[in-house]
Amino acid sequence: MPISGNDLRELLERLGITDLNEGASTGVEWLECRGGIIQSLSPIDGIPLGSIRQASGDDYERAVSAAVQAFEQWRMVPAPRRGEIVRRLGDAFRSCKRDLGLLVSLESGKIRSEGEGEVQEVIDICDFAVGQSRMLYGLTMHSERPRHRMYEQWHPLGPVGVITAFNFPVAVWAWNAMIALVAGDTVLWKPSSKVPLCAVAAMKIAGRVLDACAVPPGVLNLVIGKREDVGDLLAADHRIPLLSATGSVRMGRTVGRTVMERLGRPLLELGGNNAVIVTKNADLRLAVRAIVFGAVGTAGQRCTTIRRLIVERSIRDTLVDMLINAYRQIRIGNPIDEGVLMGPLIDRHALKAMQEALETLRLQGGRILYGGEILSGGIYDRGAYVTPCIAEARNDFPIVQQETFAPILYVIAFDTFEEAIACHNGVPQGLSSSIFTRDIREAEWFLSHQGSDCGIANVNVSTSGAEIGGAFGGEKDTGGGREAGSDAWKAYMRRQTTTINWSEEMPLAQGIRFDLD
Ligand code: UN1
Repeated sequence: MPISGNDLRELLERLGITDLNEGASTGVEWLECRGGIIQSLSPIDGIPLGSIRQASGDDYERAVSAAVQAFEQWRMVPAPRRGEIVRRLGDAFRSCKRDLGLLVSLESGKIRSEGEGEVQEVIDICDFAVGQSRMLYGLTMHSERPRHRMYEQWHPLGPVGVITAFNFPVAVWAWNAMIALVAGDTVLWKPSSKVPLCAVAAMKIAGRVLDACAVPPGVLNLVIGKREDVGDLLAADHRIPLLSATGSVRMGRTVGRTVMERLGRPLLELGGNNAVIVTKNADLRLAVRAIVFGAVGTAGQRCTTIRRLIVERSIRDTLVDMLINAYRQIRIGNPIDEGVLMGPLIDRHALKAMQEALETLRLQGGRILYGGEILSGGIYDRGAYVTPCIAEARNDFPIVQQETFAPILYVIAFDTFEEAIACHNGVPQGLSSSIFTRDIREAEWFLSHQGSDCGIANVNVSTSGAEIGGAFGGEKDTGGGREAGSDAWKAYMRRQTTTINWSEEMPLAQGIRFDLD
C-alpha cells in the first residue's frame, strides 16, 4: 500500500522532521541557518516531504569551528568509552530502522527492503566500530639499538569531512562517521541536497544519544548546503585533515585536487563500471539472480551496480533469454508497495542521462535487446520511471567506458578467458567485480594478480550488496579510497612512530658515529 498522507505526517513527526528544517547541526544543537530554502520532493510521486533552510558560508564556519573545538575534548575520551557511545548510537538506529528505512525509500526512491537494508548497514557499522574501539592496535618493533624500544601508536586525526551521494543517504555517512568517532575524530557531514531529510533524521536520532551521553556540541556535525557555499569551503579547509567524498569521478577530481593542493588527505569513493564475467561453467540460475539484483537493484543507481555482462559466447543467447525472462517479471512502481522491485530514478536529469546514453549507444553501434523505455500513466507520470535495459554492446564503445547512473546492462560476448579478463579490466574505473563459474581455475585466475583489477572481486556473488566488514572502495578512477571495515580505520588516525632510549648511551642507528671527542 502506498503511504497515506496521515501516515506520512506521523512518520515525519516521529523522525523529528518538521515543515521547515534547519540545515546545520552540531549534533546536540541545530543552528539557525541563513542560506536559501530547498524543498525535498519524493522521487516516487513528487509529493513534498519537507523543506530545509540550507547552511550559508557563515553557518559552515560555525559548524566547522564547533568540530575543531570539540576535537580538543573528544580525542581525550578513552576509545572504548567513545565506542560505548557508538554502541548506543547503534541501538538508537536499531529501534528506528523501520521509520528511517521508510524515509530513505521515500526520499531516494529505493524499495523498502533496500531502504531498511541501508539502515541495517548503519547498525552493522556501529557494531563493528564498537569492537574496533578496543582494537586500535599499533605494532611494536625490535630496535637495532640496545635498550631501545620502538613502537607505533595511533592518534586521533582531527575533524573529518564526509561528503555523501543521494543513492545511500545514510549508510555511507555512518561508514565514515562511526569509524571516525571511535578513532577520536569529530565529523562534519555534507550530504547530497537531493536527500537532505534523511540526513536531518539521522542526525536527530544521533543527537538524542549524544545529548543523553552529555557529548559536547561539535562531535557530529551536519551542513546541508550548496557546493559553492559549503562543499568548496570544506574541500579547501586546512582544518579538515581528511575529506572522505563519495560521488562521481568528476566531483572526485575537483575535490581531490583541492584537498591535495593543501596537502590534506582525500579519501575518494567514486564511480564504478562494474562487470560480471559469466563462463560456460557457471551455475546460470545463480548468475541470473545475482545479475538481476546487481543490475536492477536501486534502479541501477548504486556505485556497485552491474553495468557490464561479459559472457562466454556459447552461453550468451541462453543467458540473455533467461535475463529477459527475469526482467519481464520485475514489478516497477511505487517502491513502498510490497512486491515492487524497482522504483523511479532519482530525478528527470537521471532519466535524460539514461535516454541520452541509449541514443549514444545506438549511434555507436549497440542494440537494445530489452527495455529502456520511459513509463507513463498513473504514478509513472509523477516520477522518472523506466524499464531496465539490456543492450548488446562492445567494450570499446565510448558510452560503455563511462558510468551512466541508470539500469542499463551492456552485454559483451567473449571467446577466450584472456579476452574476458582484458575486457573486464579495460575501463577507467575499478570498483567492484565478479565472476560466475564453478571452475576453480577460472575463479582463481580472476582473483590472481593478473585477474580483476578492482577493489572488490567476488566469486558467484553480485558486484553490489557488499557487507560492511570488508574495506569498501576501488582502484583507478574510482579513487583508491577504502571505507567501512577491515583496517579502513587507519585512514582516520594519525600514525606515530616512537623510539625510546632507556640506556645510558646515545647510539645512533645505521652505525653512524657522531662523537664530539
Ligand atoms: C554506493 O553505491 O555508494 O555494496 C555504496 C553495496 C552497498 C554500498 C553501495 N553496500 O552495494
